[in-house]
Parts: sequence; C-alpha cells; structure tokens
Amino acid sequence: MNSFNKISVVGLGYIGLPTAAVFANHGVQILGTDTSQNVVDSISAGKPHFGEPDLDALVRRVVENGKLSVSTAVQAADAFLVAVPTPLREGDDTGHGASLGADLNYVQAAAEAIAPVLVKGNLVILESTSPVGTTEKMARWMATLRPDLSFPHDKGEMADINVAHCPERVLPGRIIEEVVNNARVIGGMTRKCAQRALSLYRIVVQGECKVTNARTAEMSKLTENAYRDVNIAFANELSVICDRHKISVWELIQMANLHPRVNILSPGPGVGGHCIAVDPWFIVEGAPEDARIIRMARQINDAMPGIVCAKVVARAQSLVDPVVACLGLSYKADVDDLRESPAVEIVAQLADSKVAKLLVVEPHISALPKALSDRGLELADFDMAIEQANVILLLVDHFAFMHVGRDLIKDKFVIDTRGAW
Ligand code: SAJ
Repeated sequence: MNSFNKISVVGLGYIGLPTAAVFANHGVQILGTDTSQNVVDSISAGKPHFGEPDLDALVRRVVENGKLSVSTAVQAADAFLVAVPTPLREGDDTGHGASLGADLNYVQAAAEAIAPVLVKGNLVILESTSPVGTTEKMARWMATLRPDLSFPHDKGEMADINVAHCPERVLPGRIIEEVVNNARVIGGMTRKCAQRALSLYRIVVQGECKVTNARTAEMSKLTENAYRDVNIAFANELSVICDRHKISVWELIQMANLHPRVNILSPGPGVGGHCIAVDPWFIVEGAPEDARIIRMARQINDAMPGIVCAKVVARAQSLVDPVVACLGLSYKADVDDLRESPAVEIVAQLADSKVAKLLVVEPHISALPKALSDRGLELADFDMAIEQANVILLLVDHFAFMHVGRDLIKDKFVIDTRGAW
C-alpha cells in the first residue's frame, strides 16, 4: 500500500483530467478541482469536456465507481498534482528583439488555493510546463500563506512539505496510453521530494522514471520542445531556400535523409499547438542573450504563414476569377485542435488580402473559429471546394484529404504545404 490514499489534481484540462482518471482507475481516491463550474459539471456527469481517444469511457467508469470526484474547491489530500495552463504573455523588451514569456498567474492561483489545506507530510507536484525556477516560486507562494509550515527552499530535506516538478510529455491523441508508458523526468526541490514524487508516479507509470532536481526537470521539458522547434525551423528554412533555387524540398530531404546520421524533419506552413510554438519562449525569457538559435527558430517558424500566404496571393493574382480551397485548419493532422494553428493564420491573412474567394474545409470541426467567421468566411464541403476552386491549398495532411482523385485536381494549381500529395 502506498502512502498516497488521496490525491488532489488541480486543473482538469488536457493533462489534469486524463491523469486524474488514470490514477483513479488504479484505485486511488482522486479529488479533481477546476475553477470552471462548466468543467466540473460536465465531469461530474461522467463526460470529459474535450475529445481524446478512450477518455470518455475511463472518466465515466471512475466517476460512477466514486474514485474520481470533482469540485471547484481544493480539499485536503496526501498529495497535490498541479496541471494548470502556463500560457504566453508579452515579455519585457530585453533589447534583443521583442520577447515573450510565461504567464504564471494560474500556477500562483493554484498554489494559493492549495496552501490553506496543506498539512505536514504533504507532497505538491507541478506538472505544468514552466520556466526554470517556477517550482521554487510555487513553494514560496505557498510558504507566504503558511508560515506555520516549512518548505524545501528554507528547510531542505527537513521541510514539512515536499515540492517537485514532473513535466507532462504526452502527445494529444495518445494521452491515456502515454500517461502510463512514457518515460518521466521527476525533479525534486530536494532528494526526498524527488523520491516521494517517484513513489507517487510509480502507482501508474510503467515507463522509465528518472530522478533529478526541479530545475533540470523544468529545463528538460522546455529543451524537448525547443529541440523539435529548432529542427522544424531548419526544415522550413530549407524549404524557402529550395523555392529560390526551384528545387523540391521534399525530394531534397528524402535524398539527404539517406545519409545514416541525417534525419531532417518536415517543413510545413508553420508550427502550431500549445506546446512547441510556446515553450521555447520560456527558455528565451530566462536567458535572452544566450538563447540565439532557439529565438531564431521561433521567428523562422512564425514567419512561415506569411510566406505561404504570399505564395497564394501571387498565384491568385495571375488568375481571372481566383477561388482558393483552403484544406485544413487544425494545427496538425487528424485532430480538432486549432490552438496556435498556422493554418488559421494563413486563411485569416488570405481573407484580409481579399485577393480570392476562399472555400475553407475542416472536417474535424462544426463551426469556424471566430477569427474566420468574423471575416465573413463559412465552412465548405470538401468535394464542393475541390470542384469549384482553381487553386488548392493543402494546409493540413488530414487522412480525409489524402485520397482525393488525381484527375479532380490535375488542372488546378496545387500548393501543398505538407508535401503530402
Ligand atoms: N511539425 C512540422 N514538421 C514536423 C513535425 C511537426 O511542421 O516535422 C508541426 C506540426 O504540424 C504542428 C507542430 O509542428 O503544427 C507540433 O506538432 P507535434 O506533433 O510535433 O507536437 P505537439 O505540439 O502535438 O506535441 C508536443 C510533443 N513534443 C515533442 O514531440 C517533443 C509532445 O510529446 C509534448 O507532450 C507536447 O508537445 C507538450 O505538451 O509539450
């Protein structure tokens, strides 16, 4: 029997809810909290408030058997898992070009909600992706409200409360499987903090668990996503250079990747999602003079929507009645998630250019995001869009787009930003 009979999960979003449900499914009593009454109501009724494979059945089961209960108020528990958003905010101008940083308001609010119910022996774990030093900040926020308890930044191994960071690293679409099977980096503010967090994760995690300090764990998550961002930026930069030389970047990468130690990623219309397009800024924020490649990669990837838009505008201007079928809006294939999606930005820019009629196709959603409906756009049917358009702009390589009849597009101008056709 482990010493964690009751775990409080603070923040029931994309990470918190699946994590809560997986722990509850292992027989641990989970108290989930979220500041949104709608989220709490929906989960209490056994229904997740977002789509994720296998999550519905799991949540229904653990709510019905009473292992997961949810509320808007944080209650006493043996351990607290914080999985709240850490969005981007405009950062200070560091003199190295405009910079962005992390908004830690949700982490602070979670710390302040947990503090009143803490008792000696509790463990608090931050899972949210955070800049280096955030776990320590969280400990200090709790300490300010609870001068009667000691925390690791003051009392080290002797502290009453243990605090650790264990970043989530799951891939949307495979969250349930990856919560269990991924390797985890577990960083404690002290060794004891790390060991206690390890014993908590061991309840459900089958992947390898590596123990380190909190700062290394914070930086490791940021590094993973910055590594990918930098490598995608390399591919995107190649695509711009190849356009100039009239070379197919896709063929080029295929050739270069024949080398046994080269593995170039895929260029595209830009980098979206709430992770890779965001987290590298947290590294830049903490080391603005030194994070040069990381900052430039962000800028290169962020410039891609403008480059794609310019290509489409140039093509449209050469036609008499240009009609552009914009295929896909989500940030990557086969998901309904539009967060930070470069495809949405491209369609918005094209609409503002007023250079062509736009037919917007996205099979995974039922209504356009406000940014596009406000511009007078409507969702279009795939077959109709392919038939009516003279320019086909493939923005997302959804499975649903892969089998379009070649004869249907052979006389149209195709701009394939994913190299999928
Ligand atoms: N992309 C490219 N070219 C590529 C690969 C991806 O342009 O070769 C684009 C995609 O189209 C998309 C974006 O990059 O717009 C990001 O997609 P992704 O599938 O690479 O990653 P995410 O954002 O869905 O999830 C990432 C994952 N991190 C890594 O792969 C290092 C995931 O493991 C993390 O848990 C997640 O971020 C997170 O929460 O941080």
